Amino acid sequence: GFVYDRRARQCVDVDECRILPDACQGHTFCVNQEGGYLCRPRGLLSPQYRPEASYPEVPGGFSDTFLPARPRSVEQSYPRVRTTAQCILGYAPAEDGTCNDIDECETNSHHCNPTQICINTSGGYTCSCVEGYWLIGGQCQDIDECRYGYCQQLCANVPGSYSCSCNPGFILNPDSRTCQDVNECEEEPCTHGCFNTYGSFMCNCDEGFELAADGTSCIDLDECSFSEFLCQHRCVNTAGSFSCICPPGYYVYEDGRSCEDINECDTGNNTCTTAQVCFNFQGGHTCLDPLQCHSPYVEVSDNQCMCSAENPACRDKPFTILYRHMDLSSGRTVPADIFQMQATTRYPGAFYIFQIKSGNDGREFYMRQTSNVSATLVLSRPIKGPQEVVLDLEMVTVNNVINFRGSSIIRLTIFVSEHPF
Ligand SMILES: [Ca+2]
Ligand SMILES: [Ca+2]
Ligand SMILES: [Ca+2]
Ligand SMILES: [Ca+2]
Repeated sequence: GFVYDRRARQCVDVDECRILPDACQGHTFCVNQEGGYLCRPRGLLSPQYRPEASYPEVPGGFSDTFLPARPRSVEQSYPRVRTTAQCILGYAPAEDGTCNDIDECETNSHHCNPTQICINTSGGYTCSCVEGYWLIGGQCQDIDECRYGYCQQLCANVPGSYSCSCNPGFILNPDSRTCQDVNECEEEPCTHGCFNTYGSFMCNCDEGFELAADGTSCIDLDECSFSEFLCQHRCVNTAGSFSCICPPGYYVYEDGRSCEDINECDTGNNTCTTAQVCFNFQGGHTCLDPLQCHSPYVEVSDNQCMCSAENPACRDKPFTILYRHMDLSSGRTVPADIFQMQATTRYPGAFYIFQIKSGNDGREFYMRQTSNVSATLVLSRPIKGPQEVVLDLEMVTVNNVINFRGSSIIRLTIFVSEHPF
């Protein structure tokens, strides 16, 4: 009773009255119906006519009609005899002489197929299919709604009906046919950020965290495990981040990872007395006591003692002792030039010899002469801190013209730091 309209993309009713030349025969005329048509007796003005066949039929198919015989006129006979009321087909005479409708469905005198249902009408009855069934070849058969795309997503056909359901991540709309995306984010399933997607959702994490295997919780990244070089000294992992810490005597530089020495002498964070001199070095500081020159030496400046040539006690002793201090990082790469020595007065015909007189027990240092009048102290082996190394660096002056030989000393105190920075 329907044809598929490609343009409208739906099934439209077939007007059988228009396309079937012999849709209705005899004294009937054709009335098109949705999915079928009716044959109505001619001359009856009332829309209620009887009986009828109103169930849908395929076009051109066999049509059951239950037409009663036309009312026959009763011939008057003589002598007149009171006869029982004559009723047209579908009606039965009642006691009061009127005609009552026969309920063919109730009295089981109908001819509906067992799969059909019988509906009593005035003067007749109709056979039709219940909702969810349609008439095919005179039988009511279940409509497979799933074949016709009744459901947007999942469909289950059942006899007489169907039910739609949705894929995970969707819920059925009130129309029971279409599905809409569930906004899972409203349930706050993610530890941090949530993005709703069509049919699902996604979680993301704040910086410093990564998504766990469950896809919803965020776990801290252990940045410290990524690289040993993240911090110059030590890395401490924290929730969502990490921080570098430095040993005592250092502070964390602006870059967040390097350690810078605290200059206790500049910041005043030291316990040196006014008589002492504060000396800063990597990772610490020290308070230097005022210079004390031991007899026969006399003080000539705040860092130099001298033994006068005129004093007989000074014979064979260094002419001057100069006190110097320096700092050195532990584990400094070798070889490294760390200190310069130079003759300040030059006598014509004199030459100079530079050497380490004492303090080089570990043989970490040697003197390299760089010119006639100068030399460099070279660190030749790695040295480990923390320690203080005191080296006596000697410069011997030899002047064969005047047969002079003398020496002076630089007493160099080296503060070796504990850390390699
Ligand atoms: Ca069905
Ligand atoms: Ca979703
Ligand atoms: Ca972290
Ligand atoms: Ca320091």
